[in-house]
Amino acid sequence: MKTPRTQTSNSGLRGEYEGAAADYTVGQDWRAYTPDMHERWRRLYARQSALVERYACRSFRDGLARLDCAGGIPRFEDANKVLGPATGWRLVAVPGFIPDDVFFDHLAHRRFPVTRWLREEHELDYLVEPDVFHDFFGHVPMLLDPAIADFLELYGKAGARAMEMDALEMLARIYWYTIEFGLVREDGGLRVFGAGIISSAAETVYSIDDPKVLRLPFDPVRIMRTGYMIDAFQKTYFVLESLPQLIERLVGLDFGPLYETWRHAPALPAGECLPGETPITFSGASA
Ligand code: HBI
Ligand code: FE
Repeated sequence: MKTPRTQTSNSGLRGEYEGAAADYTVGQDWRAYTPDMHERWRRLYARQSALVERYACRSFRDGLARLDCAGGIPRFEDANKVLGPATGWRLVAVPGFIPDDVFFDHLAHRRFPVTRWLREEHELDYLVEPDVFHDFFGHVPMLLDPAIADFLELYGKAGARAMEMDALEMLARIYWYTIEFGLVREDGGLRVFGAGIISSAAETVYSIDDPKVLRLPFDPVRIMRTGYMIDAFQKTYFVLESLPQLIERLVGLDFGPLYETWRHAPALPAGECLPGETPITFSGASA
């Protein structure tokens, strides 16, 4: 029997790892979301989707429209009916952060782990761990883009070797500076495709419009050497020329020697340019 839940608490969902399977998946338990939670989702959705038209890349805008999730916390099984035929991805529900090796294995098999619980009222603007709004609103639209769909599978497959070589930090920076905080040049301006940006109202505007932010051309080796912050706006963003460029620039790389060379080097500080580097000087969603 299900334990009874109150209307106002989501503690029955948040961080509950006990009932999880060996691969850390759980049921979404969609019926356990309260009317309050659906209402909070609608507010988060309304706030972020108002920014999407101007700030998000085309794939994100198209993907979000196809997911049709403005009305409340979506059912993952409904999204899977869209994702499967489009790119072969499938969402699985998880209780929150899961171990690196498990996360990589899901991605390698085109399963995207989506946290099932929703942030509470006092953390609407910022939280350091993923919740269902970040994971679903931020990541799932991009799973409908073929280049991102392929990249994420490759990233998952690259995980085991990076862990064996004690170079996980280097690989994780690629994910951080692209899938979470990536920008892409589009229609003569800058657009967001990273989930960490597009699920945050303030960082969406800052990443594109603030003229003081350091924006560098996408360079996978530079990224693997660059540290990042998890509890503040980024000081550096990397800009792709196009989404397919992400894979094009990574497939040719021999990661073994790169890991050997840089894995124990101190990280380059975010927000600093190296000699000879040319930052992208314009800002704004149109040039
Ligand atoms: N678990 N649910 C969840 N979401 C993530 O983004 C995540 C994770 N576990 C590990 C992880 N990310 C990263 O540390 C890896 O990409 C290295
Ligand atoms: Fe994320």
